[in-house]
Amino acid sequence: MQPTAIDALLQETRTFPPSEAFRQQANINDPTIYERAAQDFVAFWAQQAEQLLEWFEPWQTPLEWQPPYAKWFVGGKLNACHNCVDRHVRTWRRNKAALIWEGEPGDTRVLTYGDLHREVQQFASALKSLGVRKGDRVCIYMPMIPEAVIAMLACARIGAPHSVVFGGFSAEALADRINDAQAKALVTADGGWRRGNIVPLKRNADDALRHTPSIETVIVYQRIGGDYTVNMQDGRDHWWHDLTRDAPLTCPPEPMDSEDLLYLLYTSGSTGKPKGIMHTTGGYMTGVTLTAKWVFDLKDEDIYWCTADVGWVTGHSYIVYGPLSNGATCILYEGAPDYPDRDRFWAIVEKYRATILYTAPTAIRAFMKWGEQYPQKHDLSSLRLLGSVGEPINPEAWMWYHEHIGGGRCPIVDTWWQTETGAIMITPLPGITTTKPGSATRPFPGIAAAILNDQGQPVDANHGGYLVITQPWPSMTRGLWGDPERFVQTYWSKFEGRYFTGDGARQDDDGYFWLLGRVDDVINVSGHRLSTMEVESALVDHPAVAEAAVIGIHHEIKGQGVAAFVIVKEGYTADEALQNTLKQHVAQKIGAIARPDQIIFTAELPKTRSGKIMRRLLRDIAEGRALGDTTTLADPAVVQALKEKYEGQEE
Ligand code: 7RM
Repeated sequence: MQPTAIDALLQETRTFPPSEAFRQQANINDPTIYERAAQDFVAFWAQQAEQLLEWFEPWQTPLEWQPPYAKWFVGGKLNACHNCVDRHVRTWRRNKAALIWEGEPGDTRVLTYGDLHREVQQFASALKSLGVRKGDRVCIYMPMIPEAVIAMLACARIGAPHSVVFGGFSAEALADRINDAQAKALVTADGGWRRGNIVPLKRNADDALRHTPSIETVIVYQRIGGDYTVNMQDGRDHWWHDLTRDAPLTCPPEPMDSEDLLYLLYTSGSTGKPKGIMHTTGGYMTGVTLTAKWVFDLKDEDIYWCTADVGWVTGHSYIVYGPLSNGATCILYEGAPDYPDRDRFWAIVEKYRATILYTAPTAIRAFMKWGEQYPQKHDLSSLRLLGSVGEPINPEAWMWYHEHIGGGRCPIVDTWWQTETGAIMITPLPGITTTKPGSATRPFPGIAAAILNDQGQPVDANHGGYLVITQPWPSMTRGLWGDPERFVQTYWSKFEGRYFTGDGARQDDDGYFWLLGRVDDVINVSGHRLSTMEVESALVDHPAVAEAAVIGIHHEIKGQGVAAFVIVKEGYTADEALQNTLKQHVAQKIGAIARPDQIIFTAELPKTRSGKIMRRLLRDIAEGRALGDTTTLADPAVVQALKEKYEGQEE
């Protein structure tokens, strides 16, 4: 975040206490919960795990903690799918809507818990009949359709960890993730819809499958059909509808150990290779079930809508596992916020009378820019709570969300967390916390956070530092798939015994946390994590590129955009055509979210004497600031020349 933005945050003084009416009906409204949880955080979580989940067998020990390895609810047995589906169908919820699906071209479907129970069992049976066994990894590369959720739950049911790959990722990104996980099966669709266009998922998958020897079986759901045909390889590829038609209608849930792997989810770190974040069953389910219940104040009457894609952790925890474990009704939407028009979200809120909306600041800033006439066209009076996630929300966007979407009456929960944390970590509790626009407020009960300086000492109030989590929590990642060293190195080496988040933060005089953005080489584009090295590797993969340095730059809507400084090889012309070619190349290698906003050609890159690229200086240049300290540079003239050249290009 830019210094000016931080200064603005420091001056933010508006406060929004919960209304008396909201407080009275809230799932949690007793402020002493914070102290009570802190007194014995293990007992607090153990009590929640026992009350909120159904266990096939009780655990013996609530926590075994050998930093950095935690085991929660040791010896307990449960199944995540059973907790999200089976236990509800025994009650009146059997005929309650679990998923309300709105497809982009306007097709819709409602699945009750009973429907979900049947469909999940059929698909789980189909997976088994294809030889998928407990412990086998299943990759899911799907559009936002109910079958994506069904596939995840079916995997959980049979104990086959899923690895969902976002449908916007490229064939190459898909292949990398399949290979790292050594997935045995791939679940995909012929295509998905986005802004009236077909996303060619099966064709991408076919490209990936040329380089993924571990995959034995591919299951293809027909989302598009009609004239749109895809290649089906005999013996390997199967249509979802063929398999499930004859599949056994019952498939009992596998009793899983609390510490058995539930899923892998790949996320970007500061080096090029994506990390396979591991989440296990008992602790993860405890974390997401409780946070969904308290943070979103989920009730049986709610119509809850989280606009994330199931390809990200937000979709895993707060479309699938958290809300369904609570027996909630969830909206699932396939398309974009501006198709067919910019009022699409508000039309959906009105159509289904959504009561809770959880979205990202990047979307809110786009809505702000489009103007309040779009939400004004619709009746949004059903909304009672709003959430934000993925990146810091600027106070201006917070206020706009509050007024124009929330009608001034809905509490806003700004939720800070990560793929690695599994569940929400820093957040208001809507029936307790007085909110301040731009602050994620306080750690959730049972979570302990601190802000440290380089020496590992807590910083004073109003001083920035590194955000760390100081004690284990149930939904914490159990590590990186196949790379224990990197796990220790990335999260547990900077400060001993404490989890390093990679984020900067400060606390104000009231102890409220204000997130200041990443302090590593991760950039956050529209709430999605990208590593600068990942984009650099994609660039140098192009024959015209000799060297590349990538940085995140301030972007009005996306929060951060991607800027790439590129040295062109001899014989290539550094012109606009090449800029476009390179942007396209990156989009094709990684996915559209990684497409650089700017390509800046340069003859040299500013480097330290030891050869490290000084990204800080590149950021100064790209954001038009005065250059910081250049004394450690091997050749200070390089950066001066670059700055002049860049300022010339900008005009
Ligand atoms: C849930 C998710 C994690 C990174 C994290 C932060 C940033 C997320 C907030 C936020 C400020 C927030 N998982 N981040 N939420 N920053 N305020 N409320 O986004 O693994 O994809 O990203 O996102 O930098 O480290 S994630």
